[in-house]
Amino acid sequence: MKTNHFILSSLFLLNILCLFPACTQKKNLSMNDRPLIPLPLSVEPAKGIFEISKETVIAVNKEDEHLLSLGKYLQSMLTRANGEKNRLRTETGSIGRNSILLSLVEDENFAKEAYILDVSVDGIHLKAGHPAGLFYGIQTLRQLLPAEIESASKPEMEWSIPCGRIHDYPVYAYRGMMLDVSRHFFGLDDVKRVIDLIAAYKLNILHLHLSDDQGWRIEIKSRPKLTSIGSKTQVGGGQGGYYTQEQFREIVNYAADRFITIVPEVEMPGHSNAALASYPELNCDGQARELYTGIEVGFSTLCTDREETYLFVEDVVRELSQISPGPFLHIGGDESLSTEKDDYIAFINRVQDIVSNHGKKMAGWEEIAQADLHPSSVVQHWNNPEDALMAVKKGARVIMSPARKIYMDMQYDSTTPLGLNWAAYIEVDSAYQWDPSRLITGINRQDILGIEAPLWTETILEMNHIEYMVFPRMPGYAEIGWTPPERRNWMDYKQRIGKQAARFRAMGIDYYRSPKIEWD
Ligand code: TNX
Repeated sequence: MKTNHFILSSLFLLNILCLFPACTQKKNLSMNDRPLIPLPLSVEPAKGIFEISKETVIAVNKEDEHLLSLGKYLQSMLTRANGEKNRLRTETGSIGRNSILLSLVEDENFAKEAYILDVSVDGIHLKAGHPAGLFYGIQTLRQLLPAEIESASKPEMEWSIPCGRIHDYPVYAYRGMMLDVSRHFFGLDDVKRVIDLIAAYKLNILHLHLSDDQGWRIEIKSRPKLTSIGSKTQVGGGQGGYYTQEQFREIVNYAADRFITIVPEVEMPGHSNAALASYPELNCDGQARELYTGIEVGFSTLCTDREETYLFVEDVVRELSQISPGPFLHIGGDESLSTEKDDYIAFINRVQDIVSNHGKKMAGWEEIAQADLHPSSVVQHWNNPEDALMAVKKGARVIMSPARKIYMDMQYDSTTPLGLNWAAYIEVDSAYQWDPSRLITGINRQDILGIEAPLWTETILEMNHIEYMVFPRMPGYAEIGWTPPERRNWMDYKQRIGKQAARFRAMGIDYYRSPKIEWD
């Protein structure tokens, strides 16, 4: 009797609930069941779910070009296997039932990348003060959907999103990955895939290491030999390659559509053999060097007391600035082991002026801290805390890329097939468990622009290799850059990353199945 009564009343309840458009059997699903990475600042789960159906309307709150393109982006994300799309419209009045409203509001309280996401059984409201915030809110929405949202052919299923409210913005303004396209060259499709993968985790910088001893990878129209000679090989002697300026712009725009800024790097005065092989006058003895396909470092230097060198730097910096809308131009500056210290300092000082004459801020590896830095220059810490401290004392800000924690070219452990190990073995837990603002005594949160995870490619030959080194470490770095340290902890993260495996598979990512994690 009791049971019958219970069944009856449950059926009655179900019936009432089913009057709402989003009602399904899955009403117990909670926001916490869909593992979010990076973990948002605040998540308040509520009862119920919203289900995206064919009738769900995507609405934007005004006729605004950015807003409409974000609406289209969401629309294409939700496009079903048969090509059917949700309607997109501009909604100036009240929020419609069964809609996902993206609104751009004028409200100073919204930080640049902040968003508020409200999911109720009736609809979803995503609000931000800037388009970037909406983009990040959409990434969160993406992770609140079932993992199948990531597959190319989306099956017929319930597209449910658990109800609740998320308020979110990042700790650091600069959240990057670096890809070395010099040691091994990667074409446009690979770079675009990397951009897509990091955008999903709310990174906003892709630093491209465009030149090194083994190859010059960006067309400089006034210096054609950089590519006709300098791009022709790579580590191990493959054919190398380079981006034309048009292709580079394509990368820049593709990234910008995903709120990612490209930071272009050309190495000087060291790591410059490809340039030295292309233009003999850059060598102090006036003799062109042979192309190089090994992996030693520290043997090459531009001749710092020849005027030809500065004419060369001027040409490169001018053209690179013209095709790079971002604020930074990275000039390398690391491991110039065959440059005298005084020459090195004088060289960096001159280059810094050239860079700022072209309207850019100079970024460089930590060794540039020895020069007379402008306060707007940015120093990338990788190895020596003293250099990073020197930079901060000179008023520059720091990007944190400590090799022993964040170099994605380091092996996970001694048995993993790809990568080097000079800095450390970096397993997923070690990669995750550190705080940039507590790494170096004397360098605090306000001194730090952000973090960047480099992938050097001496041992990385193809896209599968990139994926294996980047996943699953990169999502953890993205969380370090986004989520306040007080909210992060390994035991919790470990669960979330394990549950994301279904997404990795749906995206076709060749990830490293770390034994530290229980993979779903
Ligand atoms: C050090 S990190 C380098 C790179 C190498 C890398 C390999 C840095 C600024 N220089 O040239 O590719 O180690 O891990």
